[in-house]
Amino acid sequence: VDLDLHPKPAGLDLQYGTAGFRTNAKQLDHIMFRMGLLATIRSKKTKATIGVMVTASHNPEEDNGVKLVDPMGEMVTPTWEGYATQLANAEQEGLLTALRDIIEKEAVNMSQEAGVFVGKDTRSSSSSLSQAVIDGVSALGGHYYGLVTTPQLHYMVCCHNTQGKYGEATVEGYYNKLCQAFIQLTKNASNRTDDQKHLSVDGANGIGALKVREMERHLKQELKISLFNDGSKGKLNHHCGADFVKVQQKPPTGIKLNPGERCCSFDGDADRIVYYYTGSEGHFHLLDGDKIATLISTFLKELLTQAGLHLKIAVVQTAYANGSSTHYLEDIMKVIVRCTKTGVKHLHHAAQQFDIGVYFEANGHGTVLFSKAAEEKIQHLAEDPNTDDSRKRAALLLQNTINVINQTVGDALSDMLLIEAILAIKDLTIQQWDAIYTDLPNRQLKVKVADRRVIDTTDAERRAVSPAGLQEAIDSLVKKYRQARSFVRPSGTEDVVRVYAEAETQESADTLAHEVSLAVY
Ligand code: 16G
Ligand code: ZN
Repeated sequence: VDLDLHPKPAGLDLQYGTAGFRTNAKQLDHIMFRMGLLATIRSKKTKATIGVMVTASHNPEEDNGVKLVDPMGEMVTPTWEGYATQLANAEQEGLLTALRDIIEKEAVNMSQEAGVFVGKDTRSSSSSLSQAVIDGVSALGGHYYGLVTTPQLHYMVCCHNTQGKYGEATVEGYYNKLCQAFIQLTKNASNRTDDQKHLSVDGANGIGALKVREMERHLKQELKISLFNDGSKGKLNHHCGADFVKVQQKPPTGIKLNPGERCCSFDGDADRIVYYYTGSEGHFHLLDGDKIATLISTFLKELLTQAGLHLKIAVVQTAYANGSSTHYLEDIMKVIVRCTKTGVKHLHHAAQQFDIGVYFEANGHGTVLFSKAAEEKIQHLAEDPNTDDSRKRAALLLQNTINVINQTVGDALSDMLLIEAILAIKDLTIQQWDAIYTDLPNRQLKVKVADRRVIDTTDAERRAVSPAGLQEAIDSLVKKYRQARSFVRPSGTEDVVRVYAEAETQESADTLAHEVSLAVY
């Protein structure tokens, strides 16, 4: 490869953050090329196929980003995140040395073959930027999938590297696996009405809209989708999508909301989903990642009991989890709850420590992980001729649940099918699901500061250790309100500090968030 193909503007410094590189698309040409190079080296090192996804998820259309996907479909390891930053920031004349450094440190055999899967979202900049990635993929065996959701790319990397054991490494294979499992699951729901089979979807004017249309054809009318914000008119993520709905706590523009009807929103690369409805009184009700985690873990726990299987199930959350959800999960449902730092890789890792790990961020990113041993026990029970009927039914439901889930990463399409299936099987309306527990009113704010890195946190971001005095100030503000909690953390994706507050009333939560943001200055 000609290393001067996509030169770096001198002096530009960018970091591989929580979800890879992410900034205005104009600054990313050299980053994409270099990530193509790095993915090739990572592939040679792991002797497996590596993924590169070009997207800026829920961020504005003008932005873009890129992240690397490791062999099992998981996020690239921290050491290689460090290499990514080094490589990205090497000035043009130092690029070759920077590459050689990594190759040497990792003792990579450069004659090893390489394979890289590249995918992109629908942003206008994604075509040229993904081309820059491909230019960097010097290896043969690269495969360009073009337009895919982020979770589809993760899925196909995993399928390819497990020789098809996880499924076929094509978009068609993905639809077939998930939709067949969904159809099997819904056979266990008796007499679903047309209302139960209908769902309104806000596609955020992004890739999820295209892909949910493709997927619907495989669903045999078992789910009928009214699609809004399909990308034909509106702008990506603009007043729509999962992040907008969650942070603003209001419905997206461009959707028709009839009282009581189930609706959901994807984000710009379809790895997040939130549900909502309006009550008869016109009130907006949001069912976020915490509500989704509760629904899924309740369902799984019931199936485990029916199957007579003793598997350890846990729910993994972050500091943003609503206090009511944590209380419900720990004290009423009696499941293990873990809290990690924000960012999928942290939750994913914690969830791997259990037989069944359900992880969700409040923002709607999440999935379920099953250990190999758990999958084998379930399979054994399902196939054992001595299993009685009710245990067998539970085991089969568990098997189909495993198949409808994308275990590589949070996936809006897969989560949507799972949630729809659970609601059908348990014969729950969205109102009944919502009533499992009542959220504490909450507020999120962001604060611009000179240098967000002066804020350092501990205890899974729930407490600030620096600057001195900040945590004490937060503690004394929190004391003024009932059922209150608040924390601050530097964002890993934007140059801001984030503030979260919850309390007994919306007014208290709003005031507390405001007071804490003043304490941050
Ligand atoms: C990224 C993360 C998401 C996290 C968010 C936090 C992945 C795939 N995505 O979108 O999990 O919630 O960043 O952003 O890891 P923040 O640090 O700006 O609050
Ligand atoms: Zn996303």
